[in-house]
Amino acid sequence: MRIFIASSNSGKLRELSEAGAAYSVVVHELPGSGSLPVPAESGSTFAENAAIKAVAYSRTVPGEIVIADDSGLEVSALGGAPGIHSARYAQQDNHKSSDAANNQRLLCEIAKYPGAGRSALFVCVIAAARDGKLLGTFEGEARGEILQAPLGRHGFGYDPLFFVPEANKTFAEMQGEEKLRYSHRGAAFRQFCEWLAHHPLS
Ligand code: ITT
Repeated sequence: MRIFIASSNSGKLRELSEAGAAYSVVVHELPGSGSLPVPAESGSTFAENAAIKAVAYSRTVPGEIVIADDSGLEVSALGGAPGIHSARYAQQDNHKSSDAANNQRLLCEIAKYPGAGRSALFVCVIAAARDGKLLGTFEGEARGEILQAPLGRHGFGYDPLFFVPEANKTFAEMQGEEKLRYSHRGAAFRQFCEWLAHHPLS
């Protein structure tokens, strides 16, 4: 089974390729993805935004299955923020901000609520589409806690601040298969594979 992935995020691309290898799905980066028009993520949920991206990019490779990932971090003390705005949390003008700036803002915001607890949820929705039609959306979650300072040097995004009690590690202290085992993206990808196995596509 061959699928294409559309994402501008190298961390996601790496993890989804590793997930493909683990589940015998050959995952290709969408050809010419750097020069394709970027669809506006105008949805109000992860699922809507993942679907917008998968549907738009699937039109560029006729007959092929294209997946897109929309994901982010929901922090309880912040009423679920940054949520669908995770990629641009530190930016005022709706553009993407750097991982370092986003982590810095997260630490600043959560410090305002010292008694509120630090529990957080990572959410990932993978949408699959072919020829401009949505085939399905697949959601995965990971529960953890936000640390007071970064820990670990792997991964991307909020990984150094996201501590997984079950593993006694942050995501940034995990590599490859280990993060997939615990992560929202691994869980969403497994659901997608399960769906693929039961929906042979002609
Ligand atoms: P594409 O839309 O091009 O795929 P993006 O980075 O803009 O790339 P999103 O809109 O889905 O993707 O934003 C997700 C943000 O959430 C991402 O930039 C990270 O900061 C964060 N994020 C998602 N999954 C993560 C993970 O596994 N580890 C750390 N941070 C993650």
